[in-house]
Amino acid sequence: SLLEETSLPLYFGWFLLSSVQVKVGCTAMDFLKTLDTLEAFKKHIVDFTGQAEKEVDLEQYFETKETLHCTTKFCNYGKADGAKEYAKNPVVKKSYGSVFSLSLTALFVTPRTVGARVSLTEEQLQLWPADTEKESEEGIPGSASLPVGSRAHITLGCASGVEPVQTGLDLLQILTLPEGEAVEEMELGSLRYYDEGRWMLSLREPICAAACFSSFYG
Ligand code: 2AM
Repeated sequence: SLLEETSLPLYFGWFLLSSVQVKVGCTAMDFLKTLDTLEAFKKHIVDFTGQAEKEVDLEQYFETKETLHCTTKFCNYGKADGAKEYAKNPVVKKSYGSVFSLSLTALFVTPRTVGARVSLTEEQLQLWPADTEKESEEGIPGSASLPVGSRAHITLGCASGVEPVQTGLDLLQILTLPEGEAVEEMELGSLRYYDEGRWMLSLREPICAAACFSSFYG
């Protein structure tokens, strides 16, 4: 029925508790603030500006997101493949409204998006649709061979005109590449460069983020 179809959300996911949103948002801002001052970053500035001599203020470059979350299943109000099955999954029903502890293990930046990588536990993987990484194989060859859960992330910001769905694709693409060149030891961890403006900072100490499993209707 129409009611059943419209009763599915835009997406399910883990929503960071508000105090954690502030902490993660600030950490990301500090990272961006430092990144655009590094000589290594300036050397590759053309990836972001299209011009070698231009400067970029990454804090301005990205439109930051409110309601930070890690999407588990994009349902598009029931129109996405597997949406109904996901909503009916007993683990999804049982976990709805529960608070989980997410482990943020890396921050990444591309000319399109900035995000945090989330490393899921076995328990959290039960809420992760098994075919997520396979769905992107056509656009990102090699992504289907990555471990299940590799796409898990929090979108922190997008460049003007870029849709948030891009963040997970940018992460998958970085993960399919050979490990980037280590360019700098930062306070937060080691920074690697993956060509074409792709940067990833592996956090020395993962950020532990409390997040409620729920859904968003919009
Ligand atoms: P995100 O998970 O990378 O942030 C609403 O648009 C939310 O659903 C956003 O959080 C967005 O990206 C996610 N989203 C949008 N389209 C998607 C898709 N086709 N596949 C997976 N997630 C999607």
